[in-house]
Amino acid sequence: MRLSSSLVLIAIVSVLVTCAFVGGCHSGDDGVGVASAGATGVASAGSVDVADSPPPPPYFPPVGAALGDMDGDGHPSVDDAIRVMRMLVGLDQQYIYADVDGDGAITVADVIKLLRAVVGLEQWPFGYPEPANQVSNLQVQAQSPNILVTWGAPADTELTVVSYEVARQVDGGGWSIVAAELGPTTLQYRDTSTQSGTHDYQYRLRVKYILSQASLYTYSGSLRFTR
Ligand SMILES: [Ca+2]
Ligand SMILES: [Ca+2]
Repeated sequence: MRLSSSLVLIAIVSVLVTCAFVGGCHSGDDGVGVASAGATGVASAGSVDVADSPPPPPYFPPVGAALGDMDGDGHPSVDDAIRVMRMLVGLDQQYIYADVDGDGAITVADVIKLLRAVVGLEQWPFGYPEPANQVSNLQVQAQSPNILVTWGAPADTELTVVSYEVARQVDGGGWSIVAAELGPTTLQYRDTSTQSGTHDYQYRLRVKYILSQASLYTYSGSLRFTR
């Protein structure tokens, strides 16, 4: 019995691999479709400001969807498995909802676990993604001729931090990234490119996590600084 179930799953996986590459087994018409890898789109994501969010992947489940529910319909399906498979083989950007078993990577085990739920061999739902939380206690201090920016690591999430991104605004102008990828153990940034004269500086910081996750921005207060 167990062996035959395994054989059925292996057969389904084989079909899915084909579907993932061909892109023709997609069931239903949800308006998202099978976008080409790297395509960008407009996603509505609750109260999340799109301008502050990472680029949406081709398949963007609603906020609050269960792990593996790639189309956000509340149920496990072969369509969900195809979407996970496309991320697995590199056709689509990898996304946290596809990490069905929550081990931090998208593997064939995620596809198999999802398919087992489709045929009733696994209990559904498996769980929900860990939150991509923001940093805490973002502070700026004048340490002439530099400005020191410090923060605390995000709390209450098991997601692995990949890097921190720091951006700066001077006198209310546009935001520019001053440090794109600070290492995951870094909890400060020294801004050595302050401008001469007196200006108002503000910083914002976001956390980049594994599997294309990023926190919302955390904004510092404004600092009037003279160099
Ligand atoms: Ca689904
Ligand atoms: Ca996984």
